[in-house]
Amino acid sequence: MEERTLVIIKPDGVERNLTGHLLKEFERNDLRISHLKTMQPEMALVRKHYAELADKPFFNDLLTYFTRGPVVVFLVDGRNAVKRVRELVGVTDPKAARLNTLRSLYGIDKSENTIHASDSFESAEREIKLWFKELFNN
Ligand code: IDP
Repeated sequence: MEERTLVIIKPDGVERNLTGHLLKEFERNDLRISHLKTMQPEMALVRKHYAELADKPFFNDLLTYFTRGPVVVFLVDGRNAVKRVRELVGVTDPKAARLNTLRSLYGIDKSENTIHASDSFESAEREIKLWFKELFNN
């Protein structure tokens, strides 16, 4: 099924000058990038994005990390894009991520893991509305 999903290069990825390199990996894997932007995320937006983690002990550190510098936010389109992108990105902890996934290659640790990707079709819909408000009328 044709889908689109949300991907974010987190501050550690932008800081280490990995943006172009990471973008290329999506294209190399036959996924299409659209609606790309760089932005300094507001704390309130990141709080909403990660609302379901609000009671985790690492939540405040996560907010500090995610807002410490610019991020690159983009939509990735393709057949089964949600699942394919999650597979390309790898699991949360880079040390546990499969070989050659982006987090295993570039993630620093399970907090600073370089890339966010929506974990389901429903999350993608919700997150796209949060990060790309300009694409919607209401
Ligand atoms: P995901 O990004 O792989 O979907 P989530 O459990 O939704 O994983 O966690 C969101 C983000 O919170 C992670 O990508 C990572 O940056 C951070 N995080 C998750 N678990 C931990 C932890 O145990 N310690 C510190 N940060 C964490």
